[in-house]
Amino acid sequence: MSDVSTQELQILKDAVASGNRNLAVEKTQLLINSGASPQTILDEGLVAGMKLIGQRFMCNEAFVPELLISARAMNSAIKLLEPLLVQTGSKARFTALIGTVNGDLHDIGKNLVTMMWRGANIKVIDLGVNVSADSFIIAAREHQPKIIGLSGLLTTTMPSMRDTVAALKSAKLNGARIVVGGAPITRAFADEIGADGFAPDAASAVDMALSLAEDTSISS
Ligand code: B1M
Repeated sequence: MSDVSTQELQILKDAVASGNRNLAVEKTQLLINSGASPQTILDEGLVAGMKLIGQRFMCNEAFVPELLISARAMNSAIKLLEPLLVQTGSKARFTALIGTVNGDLHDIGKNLVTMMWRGANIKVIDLGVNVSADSFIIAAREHQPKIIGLSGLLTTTMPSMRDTVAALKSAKLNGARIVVGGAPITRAFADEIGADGFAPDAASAVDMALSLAEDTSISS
């Protein structure tokens, strides 16, 4: 990584943290043009910026409107990276469903997992945010996924993740395997609620989905 790129990444991180959408988009494009890797731009620029605004929020130095404008800046910049992270063309390996659990409106992490799964040639049906257990079950019956991904960002919606896993398990969805993730989620919690897999980040969510899908006998 050149010194210039390191500086530009720092500017990108600050642009996201301060919610400066135009600057975030401009710097993302500049870094892409300079040959920086899309994963580095994502991790060290965009995600680092969201972490920074999260820390400010925790210290009461930023409030919900600031979080929203940072999220808007991040989402605009991510659109430039998406074509670089997602391959298209060949036949999908299998279908996956994904959604943020009931009561939870955070979608940036879920969108990243969606993007990475699509990049690994998985067909992803994104159910959005605040998804009830019933909606997951209805969609699973319709799309027959091999993998169902649940994202949760709030400690207060961890019980909702637990309930969703229980409902999905008792609905016996043709062997679909459940992967959970999100900032407060740990492997221990995933095991405790009976999820089949846990991934701490979007990149490892790909490995987890591929290994669990290989492990199932269903076809989709
Ligand atoms: Co919220 N928020 N928020 N927020 N917000 C957090 C999560 C918080 C930690 C901030 C803080 O206090 N520091 C805190 C939760 C505290 C807690 O639960 N203990 C919090 C709070 C309190 C709230 C509200 C309650 C605030 C309020 O209204 N008073 C409220 C709740 C609304 C609701 O959901 N019902 C709220 C609202 C919001 C906004 C809407 C304003 C906005 C979200 C906008 C959006 O998503 N479109 C927002 C934001 C932006 C954040 C922070 C700052 C950033 C989240 C984010 O996007 N991170 C966040 C602080 C932080 O995380 N540092 C915070 C970047 C993203 C890439 O990371 O989502 O963790 P993450 O995803 C990672 C991994 O977790 C993993 O992979 C991703 C990429 O590597 N992953 C998976 C995620 N899902 C996965 C699924 C998988 C596998 C891996 O498999 C399926």
